[in-house]
Amino acid sequence: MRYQRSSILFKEAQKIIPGGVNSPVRAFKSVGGTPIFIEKAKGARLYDEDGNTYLDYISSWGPMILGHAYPPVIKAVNERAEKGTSFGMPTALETEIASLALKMIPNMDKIRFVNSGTEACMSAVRLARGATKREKIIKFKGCYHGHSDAFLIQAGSGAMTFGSPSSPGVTQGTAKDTLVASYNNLEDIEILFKEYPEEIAAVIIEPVAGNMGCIPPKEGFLESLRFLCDLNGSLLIFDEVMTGFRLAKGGAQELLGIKADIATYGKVLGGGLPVGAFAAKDEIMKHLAPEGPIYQAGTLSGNPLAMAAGLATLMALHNDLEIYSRLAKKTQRLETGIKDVLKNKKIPYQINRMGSMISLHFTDEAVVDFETAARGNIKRFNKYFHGMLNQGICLPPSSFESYFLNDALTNQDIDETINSLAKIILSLR
Ligand code: KE4
Repeated sequence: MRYQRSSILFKEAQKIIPGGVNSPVRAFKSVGGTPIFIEKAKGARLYDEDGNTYLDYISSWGPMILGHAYPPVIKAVNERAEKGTSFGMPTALETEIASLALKMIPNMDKIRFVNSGTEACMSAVRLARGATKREKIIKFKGCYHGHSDAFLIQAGSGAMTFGSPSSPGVTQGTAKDTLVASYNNLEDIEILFKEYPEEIAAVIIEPVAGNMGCIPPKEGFLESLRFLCDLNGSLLIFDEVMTGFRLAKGGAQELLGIKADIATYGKVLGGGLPVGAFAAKDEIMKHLAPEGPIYQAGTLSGNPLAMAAGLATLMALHNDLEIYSRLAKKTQRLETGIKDVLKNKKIPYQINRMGSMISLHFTDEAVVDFETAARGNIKRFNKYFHGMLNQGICLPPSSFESYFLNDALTNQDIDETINSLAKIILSLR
């Protein structure tokens, strides 16, 4: 692979864009090296500025579940653009996609569109706090809900102490209202509910974690969380920005059979354009402006172009009865192939998978939370990432990310991916 043009573009970008990127993970900081600049994408493939082609396992961090430049989405966006891109007034299109989304998502009455997953999660927390008149929230270490201050909090010294800011610019005043527990650890939650009775507005969780690599919930964990929230009068927020419309039509709520009080969405819902959303039963949503007093707003929320891309994506997912089993089968094929290549190679590894989310961790212990994910062999992961990239396989540039398979990947592509791993395996020793 040649990366000259990407290197030149990266140097130019760094002069006028912080770190040369508009989102930090794209800078390849954790894997090292120079990020590739993408010229275009189609189906399962990315084409970079140096003319290299890659099979894509990032799928834009989730949105491109149907594959890149999916014709019905492109057609919908082009046709819609002809009519103008944003009016600042309501359109029938917003009601149309809201209605289809609520048909696919179980258990929710209303949905509000915003422009990102961050906005969706930030708004969901404000709604929960306003509706319960409580101030504290619980989040889980390693779960990412976007870059709103309330979420950039790391665990305090002990499970029962307040969180502390995980980024400069986040105040201690904010941090004191975010409590941090370990994923898959029920004891932490029980302690926090005991320590802060009637103070916890909500627990926010990725029902299948995708920001520590892929980490499924342990058997019974979410059910117990649901019970503890009900027992303590707190709301359960499922952050389905990654899992929504990806794991099933109805996301993790459907796949895992657990009801959240508020669920947030993004990524797939926008089909590659900027869309986020949050949904809840009417008795919660009635508190939201302009119906109720809890304020939330956005100039481009529900804008026609993003709604058109999202609606075309949801329609394709809703009308294809096989897509989720197809995606799960392809992901299983990838898992099986990786295991075959790694068998007897004396390279400790774990594979976590749920639906079309999967991640490979170079460690011999089960990866069930942030700590176990962080103990993976980063050096080996970085060799693996660059080795695969040089073979034309584009994986997420961090061991703390999940892969997202798209429906344009064929079995042949999966087999090509597995063969690429076989070619580099000796370099991973
Ligand atoms: P956005 O604001 O990036 O649209 O969504 C934030 C968000 C919320 N909740 C979950 C579960 C998420 O995974 C995300 C964003 N995911 C990252 C990937 N780990 C986006 C990639 C990036 O930050 O560039």
